[in-house]
Amino acid sequence: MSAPPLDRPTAPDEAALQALFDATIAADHRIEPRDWMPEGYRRTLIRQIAQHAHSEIIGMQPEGDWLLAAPSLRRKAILLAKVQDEAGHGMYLYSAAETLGADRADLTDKLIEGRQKYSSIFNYPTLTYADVGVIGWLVDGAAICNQVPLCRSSYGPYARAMIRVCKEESFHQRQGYELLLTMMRGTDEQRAMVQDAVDRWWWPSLMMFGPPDDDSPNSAQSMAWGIKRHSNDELRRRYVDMSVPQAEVLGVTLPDPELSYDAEAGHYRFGAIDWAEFKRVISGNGPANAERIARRRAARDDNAWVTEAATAYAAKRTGERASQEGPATEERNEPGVEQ
Ligand code: BYC
Repeated sequence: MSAPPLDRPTAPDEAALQALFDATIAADHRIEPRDWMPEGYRRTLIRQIAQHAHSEIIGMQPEGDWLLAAPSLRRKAILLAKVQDEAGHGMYLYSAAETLGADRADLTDKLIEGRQKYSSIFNYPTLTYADVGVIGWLVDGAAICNQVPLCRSSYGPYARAMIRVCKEESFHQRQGYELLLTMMRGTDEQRAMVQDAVDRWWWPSLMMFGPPDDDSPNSAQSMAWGIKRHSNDELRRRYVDMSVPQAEVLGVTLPDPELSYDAEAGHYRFGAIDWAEFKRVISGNGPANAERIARRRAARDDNAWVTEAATAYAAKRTGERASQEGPATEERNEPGVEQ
């Protein structure tokens, strides 16, 4: 006797899938890798997550430059841990991009060939050790403002990666602020170094949030999809509100003569951002773009043999496990079931 034909459901049509996707987004539930998603949603996520991952990996360079010149063993240990954390963040993010069908090596190639971006902020040089503190305070501070809402991003793997990333970013921000507080209690020369670093990093840190809302081509759709939760300008304003009181406690001046508190609005007003500089930097012509990409390219090429060896070893282990386990369960002949 042969088995009765399986009552297979017919594949739902695209309109039904789209309706289910829309309902999931409207209910503020998560989209998971197994779920159907519109191609534009998938592409937008890959673009943003890849750019984010690249930023973490390229972001290791400016601070990594100070590892051999850290002023004490304690500072070296802290900095080493932080730079390693950034590598970890890159790995979670590349893994999240892989759940969307992206290939990690391909993403790295796109970064090196200038077909995908990374954060503008990492195209500025770190000139003194105070820059390490200012990156922790301002750059990680901006990252926290931007990334805490991403813990509620509509795409499950991205949102979950962000939870861990944000916990580590708060440690990063505090270590930077603590380093700066220590320097501000030091000599006049140390205080001058901190002020100089703040003068150089303040404006680029405001640019991390992206172009103004009316010049941000991706924001509207990304917000409708729940990929982004707040607009670029909204997060930038939040960051300024958070940073000004911290600058006062630290005893530094933010390099913006127009910075003033608007009691009626309940926010700080700030001066005009140099968007021409931002555009220059994101199109590859910032102070350190060429150096950052050259080093990333060298890391890929010089370490290709490690990747090849690890890939070959993983393939061998997978083959060994498969031959030990025998055929997969569904391929086994179940007793009593006619084939
Ligand atoms: N730099 O339509 P828009 C870290 C691009 S790492 C470069 O507003 P979107 C850390 C944008 O990609 C922190 N490019 O875009 C690591 C788009 O170009 P494409 C990194 C920028 O995506 C180590 C075009 O401009 N954080 O914290 O809606 C050590 C138009 O922009 C930038 C993230 O990546 C920029 N600043 O919004 C220490 C967070 N801004 O792609 C610290 C995740 C914009 O169409 N990303 N562009 O060619 C996001 O939240 C969003 O992607 C952005 C931009 C808010 C950045």
